[in-house]
Amino acid sequence: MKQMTDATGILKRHPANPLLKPEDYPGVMQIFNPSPAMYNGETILLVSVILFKPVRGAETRIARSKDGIHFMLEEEPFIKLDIGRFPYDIINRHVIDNRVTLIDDTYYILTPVCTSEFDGPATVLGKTRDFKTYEPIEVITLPQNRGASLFPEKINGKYYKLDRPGGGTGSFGSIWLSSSSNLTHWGEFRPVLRPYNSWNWSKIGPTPPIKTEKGWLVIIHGVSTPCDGPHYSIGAILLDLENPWKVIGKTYSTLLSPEMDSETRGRVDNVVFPCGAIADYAKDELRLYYGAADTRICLATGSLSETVNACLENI
Ligand code: BMA
Repeated sequence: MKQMTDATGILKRHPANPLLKPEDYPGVMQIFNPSPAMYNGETILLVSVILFKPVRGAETRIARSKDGIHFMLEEEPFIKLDIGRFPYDIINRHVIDNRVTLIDDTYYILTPVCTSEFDGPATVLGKTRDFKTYEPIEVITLPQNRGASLFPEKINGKYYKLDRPGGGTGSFGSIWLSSSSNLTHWGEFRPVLRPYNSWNWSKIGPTPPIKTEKGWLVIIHGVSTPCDGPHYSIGAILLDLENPWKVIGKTYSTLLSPEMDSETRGRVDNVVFPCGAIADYAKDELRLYYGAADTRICLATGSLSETVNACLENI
């Protein structure tokens, strides 16, 4: 039988973890699930924040860092969705788990927002060029949809997006692909990958693809549900550069699973959750910022090429 590569040693947790924690911000109960981007040499994280206040749901704030380790959390929400701007009830509530992609000179942000108690999350496309002002553009998925993530460039003249329709408590979820000529109207839907291994047998979900010589690297989360409740882990898949619906590799093991106290204990135990990663091509480094136990933010780093190769060895 073919040897399956264990990818669990590729990423190393940063000794300063957790990099962001609610104890440092009075009134904040949870800071988690960061979506990273590089802007003007700074590392920007769009982070999900839940406050101790009698209002349900999360807001999205910006955290900034010059060294990628020490972050300042802004005090105001970055993403503000006007109630009433859309033709149905999108409430500015539980604005969480963003996915940011730089296309040309614009950062596009995909945000799952609750449409109503009944329907669950749909995805709002918005944009910024400076991480100071945010402009919502359109609702681009039906509910139930989470994790929608744009590719950073057109492929053969079309924009592409990954997402995870379905999901929710107790249900299943796969990764799908769609294409668009204008970023707002999407079609040509294709299934990409179902849950495929013991660490992700109930759900998988994507983050924005990272271009490498060998394929599009997509950091994914995967959910398994043993007796003590769901465990969220992190792995990776590799998609064909020209035909992004084709999976050409995937990590057999996790890259990270909840092991440290900061990951196994919190508002939701046993969660490591990615919303993207930074590729430093010059250093051959992948910087993965992730939410830990839906409470704090941690960092793990490792070789970008080893991560890609670990995917390729397991197809
Ligand atoms: C998912 C999302 C994430 C969260 C995870 C674990 O469904 O809601 O925001 O980190 O559950 O609670």
